[in-house]
Amino acid sequence: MLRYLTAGESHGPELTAILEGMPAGLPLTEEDIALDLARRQTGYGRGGRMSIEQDRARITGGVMNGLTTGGPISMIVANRDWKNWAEKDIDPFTVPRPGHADLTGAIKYGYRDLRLSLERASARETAARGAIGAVCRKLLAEFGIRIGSYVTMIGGVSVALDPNPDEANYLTLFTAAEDSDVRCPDPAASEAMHARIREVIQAKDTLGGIFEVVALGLPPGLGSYVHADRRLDARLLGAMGMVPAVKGAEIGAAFDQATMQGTQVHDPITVDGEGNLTRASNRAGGLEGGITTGEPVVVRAAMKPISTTLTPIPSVDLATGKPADTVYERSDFCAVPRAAVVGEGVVAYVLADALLEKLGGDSISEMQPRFESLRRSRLDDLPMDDQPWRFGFQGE
Ligand code: EPS
Repeated sequence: MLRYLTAGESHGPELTAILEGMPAGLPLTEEDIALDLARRQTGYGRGGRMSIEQDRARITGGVMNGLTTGGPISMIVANRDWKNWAEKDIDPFTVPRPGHADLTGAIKYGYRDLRLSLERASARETAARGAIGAVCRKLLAEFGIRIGSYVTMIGGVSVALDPNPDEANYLTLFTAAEDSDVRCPDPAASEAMHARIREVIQAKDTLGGIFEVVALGLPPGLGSYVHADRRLDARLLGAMGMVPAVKGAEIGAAFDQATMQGTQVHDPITVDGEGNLTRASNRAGGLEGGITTGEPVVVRAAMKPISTTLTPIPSVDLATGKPADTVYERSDFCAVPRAAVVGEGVVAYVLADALLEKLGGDSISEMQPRFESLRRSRLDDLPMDDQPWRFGFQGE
């Protein structure tokens, strides 16, 4: 239903984002987008670049008089750092950094200088995707769907959270994470993570970590099992892999659950006095059979440590063929808090796409009544024949 493209280099003049498939009539301003772009720029452990940039998306198409038109939405995010690079003589860059795209990009595209790999592989591109995610978030918000994130581990320092939070608990976690410079909802764990990052900066090294993205207020019935590529699990896990440096993702606590027994994992179904089908737990992370259950959707991702390190890593100078240490220019030390915000954006995109798939419609006003009439998790919505029937095929 939705598709997007981004273009632009890390130190080029600007990034371009185009999002196609948004319905008409969605209120959208540059301020709405600026908020998410600013959140993406925060977090302790970033390098010098963020003191140069002040991201804002200029909307150049698809929005008129503050409302989307249904046409492609185009947005431009300027790179302030461009003026520091334009027409500059660049030192040759021939020693690939292990873990970065320097070498694989050069092999694939036949580059004669590694800077061409890093320019497009850079996580600077996530500023453009942040803008796409912000528009998707705005669509979801029209239907009461909220997305937030928080960091649960940085460099081995973890936070212990309630294993079974409800929607209200999640909202508290989101708010607390906004107040933390490492996006961790627990002040004591935040301080320990902050200290861990400070330590690694002194040690001239980098850190990765784990973050969670949670979507609240989703109706049951988004996604499908009828074909493999429509499974929402697959779409969300794949989307997390689109966040630079993310090498692992899970729905709910999947890796822990892989060590348990079925009866310890699956969320019992109960019915309350008003005929609502309820769950006392959400270990499934909001998805069963590739479809939303109506419980919070919880996606967790693991980010590797940033691959540009002040301490050199052994490599090879491709110009001489001799062993050489990596050369440091500038980078982040820990980008996990920022990656969580980027993760919110990619999850927003997948969920907005799934919502549009379910509701159809070219405008918000067409979607609203369809949303209201969605089947809920209620006994009344699920009349069963409750009598034997014949398992016939081929029109018998
Ligand atoms: C990045 C390296 C750093 C980061 C950059 C991603 O940039 P620079 O090489 O200019 O110091 O700051 O992230 C951003 C610019 C951003 O907006 O998030 C990399 O190599 O991926």
